[in-house]
Amino acid sequence: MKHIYMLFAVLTISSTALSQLSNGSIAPDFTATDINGVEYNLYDLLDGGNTVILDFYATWCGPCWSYKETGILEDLWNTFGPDGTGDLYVFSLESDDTTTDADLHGTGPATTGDWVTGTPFPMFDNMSNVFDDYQNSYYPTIYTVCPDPVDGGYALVESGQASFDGHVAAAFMDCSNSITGAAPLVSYNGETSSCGGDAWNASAAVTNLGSEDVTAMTFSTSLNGVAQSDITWEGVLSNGGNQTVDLGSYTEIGTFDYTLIAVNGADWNAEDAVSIVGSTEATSYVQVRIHTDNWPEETSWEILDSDGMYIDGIAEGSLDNQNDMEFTWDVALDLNECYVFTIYDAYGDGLNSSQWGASPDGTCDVVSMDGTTEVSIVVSYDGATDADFAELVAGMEVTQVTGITENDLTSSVNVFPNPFTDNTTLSFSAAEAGQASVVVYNLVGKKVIEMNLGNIAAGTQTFELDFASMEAGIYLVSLTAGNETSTLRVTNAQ
Ligand SMILES: [Ca+2]
Ligand SMILES: [Ca+2]
Repeated sequence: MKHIYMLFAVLTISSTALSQLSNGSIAPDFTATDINGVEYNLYDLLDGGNTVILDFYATWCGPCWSYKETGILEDLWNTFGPDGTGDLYVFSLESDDTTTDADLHGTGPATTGDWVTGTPFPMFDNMSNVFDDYQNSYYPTIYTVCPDPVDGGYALVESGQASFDGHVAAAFMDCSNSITGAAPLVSYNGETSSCGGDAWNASAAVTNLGSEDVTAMTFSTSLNGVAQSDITWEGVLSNGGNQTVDLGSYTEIGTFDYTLIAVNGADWNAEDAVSIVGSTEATSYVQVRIHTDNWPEETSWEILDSDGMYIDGIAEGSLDNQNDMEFTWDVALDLNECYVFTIYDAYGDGLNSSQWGASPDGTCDVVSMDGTTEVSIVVSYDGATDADFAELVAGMEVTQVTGITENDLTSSVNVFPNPFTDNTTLSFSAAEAGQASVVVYNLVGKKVIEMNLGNIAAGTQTFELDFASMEAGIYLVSLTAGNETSTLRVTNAQ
């Protein structure tokens, strides 16, 4: 049966943008009974001043399970729920009516594991009616509903598979919901890579979202599962105040976990983990090469320097509709500087399309170049064989200066045959994906053909030129791709 659910997932992913309630829409009210027989009404909780997080998922959904495994919603519940500060609720809404209580407990045929054990907040099964009321189209869909009345209801935003701090920001800063007591919002702002084996520094930025001062915080830390010293901070951080807390200096790379375990002497449980990557030697000229899969709109990448400054990249959505295509970006880097390359996948399944049916997988490579010569491979990912990812991170240390060979459009442009009768073929190699156009002039400078080639992929391109309706003679073909223009003389021999 599983492949049928998979197919359903494919259909729903591909229609994400079409229907669901947009941010700012009124959240439909509902009353439901959880798996322990307790009845809840959404608007009663909102009327009571709670922000409510709605997690719509299905027991067989891999990305939903991965998100559950982070424990972020549990931490939010434990910190801000009715047994914490009393400002927030979380609803777990299993929304596939064909899955069962056994699936919820991890023993049925359509489940990724035990969803129930250890989940402290209300869980509801078979909520497809509410899923439909919210016009959802994929799993997981996670909303935050603010307790500020709007037009006789309460408005939602899609907060998604956010970090603890991302949800806290959505639940309290964006909602204008205040937190009773002291409430530090913590986010990592330390280094995330070790350059050439050097020590790296961990730190966290703290903002107090609570009504009372934060005067003491204790963090526990671990590196690759090995506990490090607890770190304490004392001072006065009032509502809205910011503070950076030094979490130590380390040389080993891997997974750095830090948990705020106590605030003003009371237990707290805001855990976060960051990956600290080492560096691979690279040249000062790297190429980022991506062969897109069937969902290229999920793909984005960036290169940051060691200070976190943005060097190059593309935004999520910019490869929309560019399925199964090859892209190459040239990036110039500085000698003796370290960089972090990250490729993101918004759905969390990497460039592995074939798991959803017969569609092409993608690849991502970062290659150190010297002119047109490949020097070394920094990143090599193949969606067909490598693991799914939401983020794939690699560090680079530039240890060698090499030349960038700008792709010379002029040397790659060709018209064949030439001379020709009626029709001929234009070919060229584009260094980068981008807009391209062709204009053909006659010898007195009159435009006789104007073709917008649209957004083309990097690599070799061919287009037909139709001279059938034109007089015999010499013409100038002017091609523009990226920032380059190249002009060629051709002869229509008809
Ligand atoms: Ca179900
Ligand atoms: Ca993907």
